Amino acid sequence: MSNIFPNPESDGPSGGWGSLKSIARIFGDTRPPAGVLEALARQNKPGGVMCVSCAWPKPANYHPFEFCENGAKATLSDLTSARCTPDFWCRHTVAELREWKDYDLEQTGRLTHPLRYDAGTDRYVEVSWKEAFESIGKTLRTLPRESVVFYSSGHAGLEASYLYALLARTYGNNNLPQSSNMCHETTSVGLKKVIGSPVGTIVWEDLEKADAFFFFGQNPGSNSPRFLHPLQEAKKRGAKIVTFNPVVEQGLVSFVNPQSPMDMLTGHETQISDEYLQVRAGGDIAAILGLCKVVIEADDAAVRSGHARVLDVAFIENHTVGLDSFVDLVRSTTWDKIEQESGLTEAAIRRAGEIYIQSERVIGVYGMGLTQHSQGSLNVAMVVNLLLLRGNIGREGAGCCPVRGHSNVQGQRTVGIAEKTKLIPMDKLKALFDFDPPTEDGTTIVDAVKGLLAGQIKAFICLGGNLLRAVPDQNAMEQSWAAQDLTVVVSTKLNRSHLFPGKTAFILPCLSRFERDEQATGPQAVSTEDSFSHISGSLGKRQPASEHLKSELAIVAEIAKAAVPPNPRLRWDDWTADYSIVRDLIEKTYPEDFKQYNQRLFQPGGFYRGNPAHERVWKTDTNMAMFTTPEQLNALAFEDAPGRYRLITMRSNDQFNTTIYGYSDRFRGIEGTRDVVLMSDEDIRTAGLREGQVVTLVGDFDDGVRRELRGLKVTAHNLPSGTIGAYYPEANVLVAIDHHDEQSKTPASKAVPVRIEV
Ligand SMILES: Nc1nc2c(c(=O)[nH]1)N[C@H]1C(S)=C(S)[C@@H](COP(=O)(O)OP(=O)(O)OC[C@H]3O[C@@H](n4cnc5c(=O)[nH]c(N)nc54)[C@H](O)[C@@H]3O)O[C@H]1N2
Ligand SMILES: Nc1nc2c(c(=O)[nH]1)N[C@H]1C(S)=C(S)[C@@H](COP(=O)(O)OP(=O)(O)OC[C@H]3O[C@@H](n4cnc5c(=O)[nH]c(N)nc54)[C@H](O)[C@@H]3O)O[C@H]1N2
Ligand SMILES: [Mo]
Repeated sequence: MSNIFPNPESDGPSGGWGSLKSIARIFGDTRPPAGVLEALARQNKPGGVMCVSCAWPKPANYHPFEFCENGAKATLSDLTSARCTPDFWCRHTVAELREWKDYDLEQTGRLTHPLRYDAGTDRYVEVSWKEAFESIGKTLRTLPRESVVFYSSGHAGLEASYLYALLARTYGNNNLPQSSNMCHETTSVGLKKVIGSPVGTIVWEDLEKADAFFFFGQNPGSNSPRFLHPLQEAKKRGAKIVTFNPVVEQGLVSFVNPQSPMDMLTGHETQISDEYLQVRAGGDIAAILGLCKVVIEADDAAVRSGHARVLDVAFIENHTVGLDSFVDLVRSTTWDKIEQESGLTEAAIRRAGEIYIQSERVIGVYGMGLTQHSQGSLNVAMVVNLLLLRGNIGREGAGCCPVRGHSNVQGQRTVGIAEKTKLIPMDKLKALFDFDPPTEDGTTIVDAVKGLLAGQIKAFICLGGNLLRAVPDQNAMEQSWAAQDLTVVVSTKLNRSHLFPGKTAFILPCLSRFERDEQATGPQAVSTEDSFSHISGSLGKRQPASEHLKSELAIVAEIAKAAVPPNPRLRWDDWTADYSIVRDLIEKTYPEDFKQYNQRLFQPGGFYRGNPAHERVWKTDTNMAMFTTPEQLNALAFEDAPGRYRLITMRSNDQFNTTIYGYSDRFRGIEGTRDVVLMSDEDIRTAGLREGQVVTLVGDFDDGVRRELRGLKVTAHNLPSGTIGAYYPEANVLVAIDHHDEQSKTPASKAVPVRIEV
């Protein structure tokens, strides 16, 4: 492949030759069959397939190639020609595979057959679908309803997800936690509380009109690279970008557009951030308070001198509550305190604050750097405070932009995958399906893990994902997981969650979104919702990786038939035969969001399901947007102490969550290994360490449990003192299950208290 990309240059800017080289390497690794390029060409376009990677929106006016480096990697990973067949298990026991790395498990390729765990030989063996469903149904029917959990990772389409939620409820519980419980639940809870919307407020056109973007803890270069295109356009028209991030992320520094021949030939780099503020991990509340202080001071000066106000007074009066107490806190907090908590200088915050004031329309962007903290919801509320001061929500070119993870993570919540009963129109479900929906709230991930550890959870059904590898306190979890009566994981690839089988255990292999989903009435489309609440259909055309695969929807329906008593309104077979009937049911359940769902399925850019906050309608407790007065200036649940660090658990550019594509984190210059701990020169020196030394990280959460991760090589990196980094998911063993966002229970994976042992 490499000769297609001559003259590879430095791995400097994001995008550019490095991006193409990285795709080319995966190409070599995954041995894609012919036709992969066609699959990429159809990606994120009407009538094509929405990327299986992240939830970044699909523009109506798409580019010839509407995919990015990491979307291409995800595609190639799904379309690999490697196969994990039943033969594989003749060569390997489950115990042996527990010693394998995530990367090596991924390399085994697509799962081809339904598999049942055989404890006698410690291997998975081929099983018929019929036998699998019968066995699952039999166990589920005997278990107490509240002891079964229905997890989903945000891949599966809206149709399968709606039926999955219906399966749980007709079975008898609301135990429907999702990957977002480890991710943007902070947004679902924290953002909802203050603006009445659990999702972002902007749409694509706002990206094209904004004068400034403020980034807090989101890394578009690796995690939503197609975002770099509108950012590049924004820079061309003079918009400003300000970034708050402890790590200097290349995608937020500069970008060479790999899809612009001119940029590629000239190596033309677009500088992205005008100001880059390396806030301490967990220091955003103070940093944003500082920005607000600059705004309030400027407004005070304007009042004194009779100039136009800096605050959007009319907006604040008509649309918000809580300004006064917030402003009192802003005024009474000294710059010394702000500097100390944020790790930033007053001068740097002032420069950023001036950009905020000078910009008519501002978008606040955030990701895991804000959500995964003990006070993650407060972090989010602080971004909202900043935006509200100048009326930057519900106005063209302005708003709040949480960048979602999985391609349908937001949509799954929209169609009923939720553990909280108040979010679900139970009366509609009752009327449509003639059953009494369970009235008790179900379990979040944190509660499910605690239930597992306490032996109260007896069965886990997983619609995708790799929960065992994604959760905190992984070591304890693995033991409890295997003690369950039943584990069922619907998967495309082998992963660590399969390697701790319950007493009865199945791996059920499913189609990828790229693959032809042929049912009794013909080929079926599925749909997903992106970060801007737009819904798009996908029509898989590729030949399935194996003739034995079933669609996620079909698997859900078969489990339901086996576990839930028959009811003439539950037409699982008809729904499997024709997904458009399921879309009609979704429209009936959520008429406001899904008007003319089937008719609009392939609308370019997707159809918008709307967002009240976008129209300045606030569905909060007060029916107003709410300023929040924080009670603390950092997002932590622990104090600083000598020898205690704030550990960021990081994503490399060569992974999608627990799926490790390779060992090249080229933007950060880390090659060939993931066993590193990144530290500033100063911290290395102060701790008496030297670069390359191998150390152990030890959890310093005050609960008496020993948590450790051995074998990490000390690696110098540009970080604020006291903040260190190690890769997720390896570092999950250090995260305590009780260390989570206070309001939403999102694990606090971005400031894990740790010590270093040599
Ligand atoms: N290629 C690829 N794409 C992905 C994923 C992937 O793993 N790989 N994962 C998908 C998923 S599920 C999700 S949720 C998203 C995640 O995408 P992001 O939200 O970007 O998540 P992270 O990379 O974990 O962290 C984001 C940034 O937060 C910074 N940070 C850490 N602590 C702090 C802090 O205290 N304050 C501030 N201001 N910044 C901080 C980190 O340095 C990092 O740059 O991406 C999705 N897309
Ligand atoms: N310490 C720490 N922990 C974290 C995070 C962090 O930043 N730090 N991030 C958290 C976040 S944001 C998230 S979202 C979670 C992720 O948690 P999960 O969503 O549970 O994990 P993934 O790694 O995305 O799941 C990968 C697996 O999904 C399966 N899969 C892939 N495609 C499909 C498909 O189309 N259908 C089905 N059925 N299966 C498929 C494959 O078998 C693959 O191995 O992890 C969280 N955990
Ligand atoms: Mo996520």
